[in-house]
Amino acid sequence: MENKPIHTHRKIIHIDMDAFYASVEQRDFPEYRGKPLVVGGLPEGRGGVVATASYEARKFGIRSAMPSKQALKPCPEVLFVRPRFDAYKEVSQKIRAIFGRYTDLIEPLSLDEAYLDVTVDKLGIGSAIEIAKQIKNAIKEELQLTASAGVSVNKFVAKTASDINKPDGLTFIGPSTVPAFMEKLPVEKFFGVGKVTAQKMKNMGLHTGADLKNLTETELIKHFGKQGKFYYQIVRGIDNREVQPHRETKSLAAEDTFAYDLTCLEEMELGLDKIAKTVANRLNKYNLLGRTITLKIKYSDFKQITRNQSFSMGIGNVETLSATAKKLLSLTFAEGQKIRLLGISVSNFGEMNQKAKEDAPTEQLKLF
Ligand code: DCP
Ligand code: MG
Repeated sequence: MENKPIHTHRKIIHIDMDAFYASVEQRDFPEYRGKPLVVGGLPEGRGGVVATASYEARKFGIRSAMPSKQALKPCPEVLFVRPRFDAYKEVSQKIRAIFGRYTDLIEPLSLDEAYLDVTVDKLGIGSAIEIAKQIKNAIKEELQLTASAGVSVNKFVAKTASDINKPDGLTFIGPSTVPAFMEKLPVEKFFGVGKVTAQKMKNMGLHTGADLKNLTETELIKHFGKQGKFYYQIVRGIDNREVQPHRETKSLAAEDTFAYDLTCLEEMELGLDKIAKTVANRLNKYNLLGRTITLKIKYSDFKQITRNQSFSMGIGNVETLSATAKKLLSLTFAEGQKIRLLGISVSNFGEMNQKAKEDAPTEQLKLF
C-alpha cells in the first residue's frame, strides 16, 4: 500500500514567452515597437513563412507558419525581419537562469517555453502563484520582455492555462477547479488532438471535455486507439507526467492523414512537400539537425511501413527532407496502392544539438 498523504498536489508552472521572436526584435529595435511585425522568411523570397508575428500584426490575422506573402494581403504595411537565433538563444538562457533561482526541476520545451515543478522551491516561498509572479516580474525587469504563466497541479492543465490570458497573463487553475476546467475545454485544445481527430470527435457529437467524459474508457479506446486511454485520464484532470529536466528530443515528426486515400504519385509528393516544410520549421524552432530521415506510409488497409535513410551530416533543410522522403517513397511505390497517411520524422540528433527537452508530439496536418 502506498502511504501518501491525500492532499499532496504537485505545483507545476508553465511559462511561455509572448510573441517571442517578435518581442525580442521590438525590444532591440525601437523602430519596430507598436508596429505590425513579422519575423521569418521575407515575402520576396520563395517559400518564406512567418515564424511569428507581433501582437499588432496578429490583429490582421497574421499567424505562425503562414506564407510570408500572404501576410501582406490583410496588412500591406507589415514589416518583415529575418530571425536572429543567437539573440533568442541568449534570452532563452537568461530566462532559464531566472527559473533556476526557484527550482532545478525545469523542462524546456523550446527556446521560449518550459515546465517548472515548484512543489518544493529553493527559496521556500511555497506559493506557486507567487513564484510565477516573481518570475514574470524578473523577466520584465531584467529582460524587458513579457511572459505568460499557467499554474496548476499537472503539466497539461498548466500549459493550457498559460495560453488563456496571453499576453502577460497569469492563470491559476487550482485542484478543485481542474475538473470543471477540463469539462469546458474544447476538444481541439486537448493534448495530442490534431485537426483530424478533432473533426472525428465533432462528427461524433463530442465538442468539449464534458462530452468526452460521458464515454467509458473502453469506448474511448475503441474510437481513438491508445490515445483514448490518455483522453480518459486527462479529462478527469489526471496527468502524472513528470517534469523531466534532462530529457532530450529523440525525434521530431509531422504526418498527415488524408481525407481520401491517395493513389496518384504527384499528390503524394505534394503532400510530402508540405509535411517536409512543417518538419523543417519545427527543427528550426527547436534548433535541431538530424542525421536520419524516416518516411512512414500507412496504406488504406492500415498496414504501415517505414523506410529511412541516414546521412553523415545533420539535416534540417526542407529541400533535403522533401527529396529524401520522395526518394524513399518512390522505392516502395507500386501502381494501385492506396495511401491514407504519410509522415516524415527526423532523428539521430547527436551531440551538436542544443538539448530540447521533450519529445515533440507528432504534428497533424490537414492537406487534402
Ligand atoms: N516559431 C516558429 N515557427 C512556428 C511557431 C513558432 O519558428 N510555426 C518560433 C517563433 C516563436 C517561437 O517559436 O516566437 C515561440 O513559439 P510560440 O508558439 O510560443 O509563439 P510566440 O511566442 O511567438 O507567441 P505566443 O505569444 O502565442 O506564445
Ligand atoms: Mg510563446
